This record gives sequence, structure tokens and C-alpha cells, in this order.
Amino acid sequence: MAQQEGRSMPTRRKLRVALVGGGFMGRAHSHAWRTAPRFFDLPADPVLSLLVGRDPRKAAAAADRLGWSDWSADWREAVTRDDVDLVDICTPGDTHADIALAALAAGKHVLCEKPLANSVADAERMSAAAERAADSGIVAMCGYSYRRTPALALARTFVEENRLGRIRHVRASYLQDWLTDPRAPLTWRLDKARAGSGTLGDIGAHSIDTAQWLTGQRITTVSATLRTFVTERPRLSEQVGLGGRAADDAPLGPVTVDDAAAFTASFSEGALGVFEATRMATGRRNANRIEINGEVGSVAFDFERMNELEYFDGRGPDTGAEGFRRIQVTDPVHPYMAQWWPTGHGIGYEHLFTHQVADLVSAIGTGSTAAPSFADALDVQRVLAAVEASAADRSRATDIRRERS
Ligand code: SOE
Repeated sequence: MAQQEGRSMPTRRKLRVALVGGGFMGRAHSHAWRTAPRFFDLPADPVLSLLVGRDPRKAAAAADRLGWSDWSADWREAVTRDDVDLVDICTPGDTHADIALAALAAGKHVLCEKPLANSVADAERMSAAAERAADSGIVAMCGYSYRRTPALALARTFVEENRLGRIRHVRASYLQDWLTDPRAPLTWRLDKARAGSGTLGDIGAHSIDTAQWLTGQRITTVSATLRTFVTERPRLSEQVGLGGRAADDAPLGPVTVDDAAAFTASFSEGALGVFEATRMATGRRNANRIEINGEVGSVAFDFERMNELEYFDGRGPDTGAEGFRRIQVTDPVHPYMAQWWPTGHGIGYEHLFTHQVADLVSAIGTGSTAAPSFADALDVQRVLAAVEASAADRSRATDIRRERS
């Protein structure tokens, strides 16, 4: 058939991606890589080139299902192949440093899931490597995905516009309940060697990142308690999604991480923080909450109502009708929302990852840095380590200012 004139499709620069890890996060990221260019005007078109998973059979099946054109059982392929521009790391924390360092050394952009690493030492090496690679235009970003919640991005705008005045209180709690049942099996998230820490690093890290990002202040000292309520759990017979399954007669193995973390924190400009993270808050599925009180205003957010932001404006005259107002963050004027549906038609968890990809590809296109950078994520790592140090020595608060300098 003759070629029809004027029918050719515009071609855009390609960004060829390799994803390492095909679990829960791998699925969320795959969806984002596919969706971001359909809704956001990006400077490059992500191409889902290679999916890597340790088990060849599962990797092949995941690649097929999630839309990747090739698969491998060896992450080294992702960092050595010439037809890969970006390595997306969605594996447990014990492998982040090796993969990210090799990818950066090979001149690949990197997106790495949170927390950045299992130790401050690894996070420092990763952050230093990212800084060096930035000189050659390589972008590295850590996946603190909640930053991409439109309501939280709006809260940050309010803080930047000084609508809250000087910030006094940060109250953050991240509550889940998927470990309430003592029969819940011993997945990698409960193994210190693989996950680095437990609830603290898995979800407390989100609260730390969100709090520092929203306030623009750094945490300087912490005083903490960590608790493991269930110290032994049935060994896993099958990993399914987050939870996994154990046989009824499965032998027990030790839980080597915290189930819950509680700590107070001081912020660099004087705010006082109270943090709680647990995977044992019966009935709370994914209540990632934060409230910030300033001298003249407050914001409050709960991920279980992710399309809403509560805002209190204390600057007006005293009318007797003051109160928190509930803003539906679904209007085109709100962060990210112009790309989606008409006002009032909300978005969900998966959109955070799509926003993350859109921001990352935009940064790569403009040659700018992407946030949170590995240096930002290293800072969270320092706070996590300080929380653990403080919990181990209950007699003292841990000061992290020296480690930063
Ligand atoms: C499990 O607690 C988990 O999937 C975390 O690992 C994610 O970071 C969080 O977004 C949801 O909960």
C-alpha cells in the first residue's frame, strides 16, 4: 500500500528503561512508565526495555504481563547493556547500593526505591557517586513517592507562601495493620539483613522525608523507642504481594526488625516533631498522616483521603465561624491535576508513581537535578540511623548535626 503523506507520527527522544525487581513496587513503577507519557508532555518517551528478576520464570512472566520487551535474571545486564539509559531499582534495600553504584558508573540515570540504602555508609557512597555523575548530566532520584501527592504538594506551597507562619509543630504518624496477625509470615521486610530496618525504614522514612520536605527544615535531634511485638513468625512458603503465605505447620523464624517506632524530633528552625510508625495499628490500612501547625495556620493530611487537604487559616477576623476547611485537591490549578480528570474526579496511589516518572523524565530532559536527590535521601538515612541509636541507648537523645557537616 502506498505511504500516505502527512500521516507520519512525530518521533520523540527515547529513554530506554531497565527495571530491577518485579514485585509490588515493580508493578507500580511499570504502570507509571507506561502511563506518564500518555498524560504528561515529557521531553522523552520512556521505553520499557528490560525487566530483571532473580527467578527466571517469574521475571519472564512479569515482563510479559507488565509490558517489558525483554527480561533477565541478572541485574548486571541492566547496567552493562548499551540499549539502557535508566536503571529503576525496585529491589529490597540490601541490593540498592551495588546496583545504583554500578549503574551510575556505567553512565545510566537511576531511580532508586526508598529507603535509599540499608546503612548510612552505603547511602553516603551512593550520594557521592550521584554527585559525581551529575557532572556528566546523569540524574539520580530516590522514590519518596508521597511527595507526588497533589494535596501534599499543595501543603508545601502553602508553607512556602508563608500561609502558616513560623512552624511550631509537626505531627506525623504512618499507621498500617498488615502485621497485626502473629501468623503473618516472615517476609523480607521483617529481615534486617535485607530490609535494613523494619517499620522505621519502610514507612517511618516516608514521614521523615515528607516532614523535612514540607517544612523546609532539617531534623537535628531525635529521641526514640523501637518495639518488636511479635518476635517470631512462620517462615514463608510463598511470597505473594506484600504479605506472602506460610503453611499451617511452617516452622517459626526470628523477626529481626522493629514493628513500631516512636520518636520526638527537633527541627533546625525550632519546630517540635512527634513521629509514630507502626504496621500494627489494627484497622488502619495505610493512614499516612501529617499535621503541621504554624503561628497563623495549619495543614493536615491523611493518605486514606488522599484527594483532600485540611487547611486552617487563622489570619482573618474573629467571626466565630473559623475552622479547618477541607480542600478537594482535584482542580486543574492544583499540582499535577491539570493532566488528569475534570475537577472532583480524584486520583489514587498509582498516580504518585506516574508523577514521579513525569518529574524524573522532565529533569533528565532539561538537564536539571531531580528531587529527592540521593543527597536528600542520605539525609533521611541519617535520621533513621539516629532514631535507631537513640532507641538503643534510651538515656540520650541523638544529635545528627555533626554527621551532616
Ligand atoms: C509496605 O509497608 C508499603 O508498601 C511501603 O513499602 C510503601 O513504601 C508504602 O507506600 C506503602 O506500604
